[in-house]
Amino acid sequence: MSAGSPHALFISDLHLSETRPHISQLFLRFLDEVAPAAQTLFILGDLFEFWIGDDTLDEPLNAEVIAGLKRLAKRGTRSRFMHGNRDFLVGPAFAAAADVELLPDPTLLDLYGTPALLMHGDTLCTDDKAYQAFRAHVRNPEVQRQFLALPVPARRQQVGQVRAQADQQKQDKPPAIMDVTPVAVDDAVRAAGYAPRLIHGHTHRPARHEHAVDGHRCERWVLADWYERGEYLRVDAAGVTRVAYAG
Ligand code: LP5
Ligand code: MN
Repeated sequence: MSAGSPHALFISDLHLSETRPHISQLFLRFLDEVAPAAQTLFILGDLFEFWIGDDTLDEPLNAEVIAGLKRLAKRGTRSRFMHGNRDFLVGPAFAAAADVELLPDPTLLDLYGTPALLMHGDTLCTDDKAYQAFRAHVRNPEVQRQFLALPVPARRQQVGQVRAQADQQKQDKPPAIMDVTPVAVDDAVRAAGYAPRLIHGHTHRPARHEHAVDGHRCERWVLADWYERGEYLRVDAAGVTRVAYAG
């Protein structure tokens, strides 16, 4: 199963879409050529550009991704998936079909001897009040139930309308508003018992930051998006390595 030391891989923000077929192909290659050496693949949200419900499992891109994840599971690598702000409607039917485990946001776990706090990252962007209000709305189970009751074409149309409005609003937001706030990071790390490591995506600002939370050190690793190229974090007992992936 594992080549080299036992390790886990982290990815997020692939935003897989029919409009970027080369990225879908890159991801499928990653699943077949890189991920099998890992014990666990963590996908920290926004794997898909949109997920409008588990009744779309048979759409071509979705079916390919599901088959790739399932192959990975058969080869002995466990996949664990956390929702992002684009694919929070991924549900149990997807998880069963792809053989992945759904992870709550946040999740705290021990990773090769170091406690690690895993998040998508959107909840850390607390200065983005318009987004947080939108998030509270679409995470309401009743809102989701009504949305999922619509026919697929009507759901697509609604997503198109939301996208248009959200994109327009984004243009007017100062970039700093769309990053995490130090207070939110401190709160999350504190609530996780001062986890020394935090890994998240969402902001598309890949970096390693050092925080001191009430005197406790925490390294915060921000994952990269896959809009133009691939990238992942490799975590083992020795630490975290960022790896560019071009296939
Ligand atoms: O993802 P990214 O990086 O582009 O931007 C995010 C925030 N934007 C969003 C919106 C999504 O991109 C689009 C919605 C996905 C829908 C998934 C399908 C299911 C819908 C199910 C409903 C139950 O998340 C963006 C942040 C940015 O991250 C950085 O953190 O700033 O936030 C916004 O742009 C949100 C806007 O500020 C507020 C949007 C109001 C939209 C109101 C639409 C009402 C019209 C409804 C018509 C039917
Ligand atoms: Mn996101």
